[in-house]
Amino acid sequence: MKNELEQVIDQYILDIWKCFDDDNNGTLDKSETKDFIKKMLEEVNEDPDFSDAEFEKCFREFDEDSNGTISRTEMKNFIMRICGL
Ligand SMILES: [Ca+2]
Ligand SMILES: [Ca+2]
Repeated sequence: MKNELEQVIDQYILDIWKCFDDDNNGTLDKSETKDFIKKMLEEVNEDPDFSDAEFEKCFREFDEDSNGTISRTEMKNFIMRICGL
């Protein structure tokens, strides 16, 4: 049984995937993730420019199994962590 917040997050992730999973393979690769992070930074009015080193660090935090792509589960875990869950 999922709680409401989880449903909101699931829906949010579906929307992210619709926008950013350009090749529709079900995961976000590095370039897709980069677009996603840029968009997020723009939305919170942060400077969307970041160095490759910063990106790599961020990507490693997303990519729990280190296979080079972000799955929906990894994105969800990341969002839950941000929300302090
Ligand atoms: Ca993809
Ligand atoms: Ca992964």
